[in-house]
Amino acid sequence: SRIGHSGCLGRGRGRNQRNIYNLTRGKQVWGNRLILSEEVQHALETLKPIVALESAIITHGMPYPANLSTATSLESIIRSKGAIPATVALINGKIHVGLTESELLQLSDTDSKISKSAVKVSKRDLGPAISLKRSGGTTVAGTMYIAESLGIKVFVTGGIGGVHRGAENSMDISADLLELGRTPMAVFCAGAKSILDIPRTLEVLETQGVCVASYGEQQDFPAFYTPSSGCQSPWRVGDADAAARLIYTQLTLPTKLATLIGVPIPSEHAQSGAEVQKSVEQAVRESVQQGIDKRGKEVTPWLLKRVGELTGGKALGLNVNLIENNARIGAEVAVKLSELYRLEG
Ligand code: PSU
Ligand code: MN
Repeated sequence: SRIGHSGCLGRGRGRNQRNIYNLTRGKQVWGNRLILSEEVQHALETLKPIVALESAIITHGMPYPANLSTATSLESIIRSKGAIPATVALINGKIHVGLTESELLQLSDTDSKISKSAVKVSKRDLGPAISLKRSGGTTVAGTMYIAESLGIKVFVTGGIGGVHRGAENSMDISADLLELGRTPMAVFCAGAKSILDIPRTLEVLETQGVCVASYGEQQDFPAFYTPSSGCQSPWRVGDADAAARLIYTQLTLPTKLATLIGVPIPSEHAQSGAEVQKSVEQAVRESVQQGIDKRGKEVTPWLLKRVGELTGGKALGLNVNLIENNARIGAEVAVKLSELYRLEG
């Protein structure tokens, strides 16, 4: 292993080890706009592996009560693997990293005042939502911006945003892709839904300098409900050790770089996934016929809802399965990554 500058402090407790997170700086830059849960605060202080989770999936991606049970189950999967979950959301203009049970409920339950008024918070919405004391679910871009400011290195989601079909006219390209280009952390996803233009999504990720790797045996970049998008990922990591080594390397280059890991839907769900895929195609056609595809941030939630209607809940069940799978793998990798930081400083 590398010889650090902090040999006198001893291995594992050296200067670099203490720098895994940016708790002090994070608190400085956010001031009283940031509220950490006790669990997350403790994890940041004691350098436990942390896995960030988004909340747009709670407020805009899934219906109640599946959104609540999924959010809760993701957190317990992550804890069972020895990592600490940090769900990020906005509540009355405050940025929360780590949510209490009651906060999770308020964001999920469509009858609650907070959930009713919750906005979808991508990066461009952060300032206004804070200034207007709004509540909202953070997208991948919004969550990355917040999580990385605390030095959190691993983030688990379902599907990332990407280049929409027809983007050559609409210019609808998710801020998620550009955030990956400038915010160094590892994002675990099941690829991008085929509501998107996956070849162009991979092109933009390349332009942004994002390392994209498939997880496991296959080279193909996954397409959310189906294991393969028909496009290859430029890289592949076979297991959690290989993923942790790749992410560690990306984060210890002269300037830190982001890694997007595409985890294919577990093979036992691939058959139902292929059926759901047909409804995805139909929803996309309808969105074009009805002009929904030109409505910016409403496009993704509309398509997700429509696929839910068309599949009678089957899509939702798969959605839950694959995010849970991502959480299992992301947490395993987060634990291995924190071992690498401890050993190599
Ligand atoms: N894709 C999904 N499910 C989701 C999202 C995307 O399959 O819930 C959410 C994520 O929060 C993602 C956001 O970051 O939508 C992207 O939205 P937009 O395309 O407006 O940037
Ligand atoms: Mn968009």
